[in-house]
Amino acid sequence: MSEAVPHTPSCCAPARDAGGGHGPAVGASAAPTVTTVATIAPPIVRMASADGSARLGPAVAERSAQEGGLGNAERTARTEGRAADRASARADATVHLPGGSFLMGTDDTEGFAADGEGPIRQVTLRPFRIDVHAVSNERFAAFVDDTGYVTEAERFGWSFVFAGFLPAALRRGAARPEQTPWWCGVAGAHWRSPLGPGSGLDGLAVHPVVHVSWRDAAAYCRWAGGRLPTEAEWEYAARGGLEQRRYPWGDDLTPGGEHRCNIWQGHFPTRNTAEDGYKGTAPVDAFEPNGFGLYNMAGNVWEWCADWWTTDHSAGHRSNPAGPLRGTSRVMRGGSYLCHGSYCNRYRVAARTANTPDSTTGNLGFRCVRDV
Ligand SMILES: [Cu+2]
Repeated sequence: MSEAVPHTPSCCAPARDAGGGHGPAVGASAAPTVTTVATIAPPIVRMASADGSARLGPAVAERSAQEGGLGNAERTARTEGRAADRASARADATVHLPGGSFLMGTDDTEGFAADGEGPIRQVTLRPFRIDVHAVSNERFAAFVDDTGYVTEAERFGWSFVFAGFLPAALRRGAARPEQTPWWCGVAGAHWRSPLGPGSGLDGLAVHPVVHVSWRDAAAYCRWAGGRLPTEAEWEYAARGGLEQRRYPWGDDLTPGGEHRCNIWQGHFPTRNTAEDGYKGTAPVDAFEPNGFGLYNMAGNVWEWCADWWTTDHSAGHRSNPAGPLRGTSRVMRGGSYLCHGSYCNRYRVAARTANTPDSTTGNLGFRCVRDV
């Protein structure tokens, strides 16, 4: 079985090893390798209070109008206020999918054959339940409060943050992967402090949890009585009942000129116009759900799948495929707020990438499934 890495580095998936294997050189005097990201506007995540505390509770579910940092901050705040209410009310919502057969993969000319997006093959799945949303900070906090779980980013002491979200001081000292220099290894960045020291989850309670490794995600799923979806389950769910469409809602990225997912608009990685309403993460129930009632199966954050990565798929019919027996990287699906047509284009429903199971970034989360 081949385990080639994706042919173009995903805009979204630096491996922990890419940070040099010893963590970031934060505070080091060496000049950063790339400085072109300096023009990016401030992030939508607001820094926490001076004591650095980041408590989750009902209070932080209300977003203030000054958040957003977008041209249309008022609209964004209003939308996200409603989203916070909805997502909180349905924090554990799942959908029962009846299983059956679907056509997995694509031969789309816009796709990346080298990523193993094809061939198109018939896959049959048994029924399962899947989370309607990606796991939010609020839900992950409940897990941590209950179990005392410490994430891998906390253990390693650092994680990858998109350079454009960082204050100049942090950006300057940060180590950057050679292939994806818009990522900075930031000491002290983890799920509760997503932009590193001084940042918190204020206003992000119903945004997807990020900086979680595959192992963190699997641990959460076990606690919640579920497991990570297989890649086949994820793709079946993402397609929402449509056959061989490019996106979870159809073939047109912006039907009627309307944005249907949270990806990058503008020029990657220097200018994000946030035309879709978001520069970073969006609430887990932003945008319209797909035909199965599932939110953000394209864009927002990448989602871990259970499978080890391979690009080698047979065209034959498979039942409940679960990927190779072993490997070095785990599958990620869905694309993120950093994906852009000009560079990565991996927000298509058949697009895929992978990362080592201990890797964590600010645009990588997950959702759970349950056997029925
Ligand atoms: Cu991407």
